[in-house]
Amino acid sequence: MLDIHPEVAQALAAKKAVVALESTIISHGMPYPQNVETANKVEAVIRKNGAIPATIAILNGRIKVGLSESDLDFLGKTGFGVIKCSRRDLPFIIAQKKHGATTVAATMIIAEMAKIPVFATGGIGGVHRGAAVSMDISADLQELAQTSVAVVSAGAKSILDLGLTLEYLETMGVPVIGYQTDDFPAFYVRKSGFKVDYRLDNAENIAQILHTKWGFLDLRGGVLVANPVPRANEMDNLIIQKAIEQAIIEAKDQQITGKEITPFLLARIKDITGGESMKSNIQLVLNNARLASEIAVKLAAFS
Ligand code: PSU
Ligand code: MN
Repeated sequence: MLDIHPEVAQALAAKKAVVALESTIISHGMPYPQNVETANKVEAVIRKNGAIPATIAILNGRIKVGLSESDLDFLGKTGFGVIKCSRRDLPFIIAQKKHGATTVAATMIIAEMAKIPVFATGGIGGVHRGAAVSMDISADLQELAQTSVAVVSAGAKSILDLGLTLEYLETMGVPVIGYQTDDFPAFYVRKSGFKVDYRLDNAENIAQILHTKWGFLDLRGGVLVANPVPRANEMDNLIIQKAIEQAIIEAKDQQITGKEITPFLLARIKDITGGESMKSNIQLVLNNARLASEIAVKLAAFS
């Protein structure tokens, strides 16, 4: 069922570290060519830190774990022409032999199938502002509740209601670990005003928690590792908050709903900030790839 790239298959067979990566961030999260450049840089950072990258996507209905450079280029160039694929969409895209860019939720599902326990991304989906009325809650959260993969992210964007997102994760029993921080990061900025559940200061301690949860206790479900954007790449809080507010108003005016809302907000924020937000977006993804590699290397040593 899975097309596992030979390099990834070899690493898994040898119990070496592998890091899963999503593809919605490539096709729907950034414009071309920055999306492809970033995807290639992320893979290079993972190799440099002793792990093998496995970018996940659906191509012609085949589940791909580990992509070639030309696959990455295709996903980036085709952009919104590739269908955003979450848990709900997987059977359709596969049965109808379409191309799918996997979200955090769909990437977690496939990573677990391929036995890859560590996954790096930028930001996760969550409970949207106004969810009490719209009921817009990303399927990423439900996936974290049930699928045993650690997701390394820079927290979540404040396009979401971060307080409610953390409450949801608490209800579902998903641990939120702050890497070298007590504060839950808000993607472009290092602090959201909310605290993480546990702070851990090195990759080995994080790997130890994962091993205890899955290997020793056999407790199923994900773990969210929150890694703040590097200080040098943090955005001005006021500028980013204003951009987010404006983007949300525009989305409301244009009646954007459902799966379209997150990509719409990301693209508008990038334009409103004149590309500033994308610079910090790229750096935080690279930073997450580095930490995920370190965790994967330490976790591989336990098995
Ligand atoms: N948040 C970001 N960048 C992203 C996404 C979310 O800051 O690229 C993408 C991820 O793929 C995430 C998805 O899994 O959007 C969530 O979409 P939704 O809210 O429709 O579940
Ligand atoms: Mn949604």
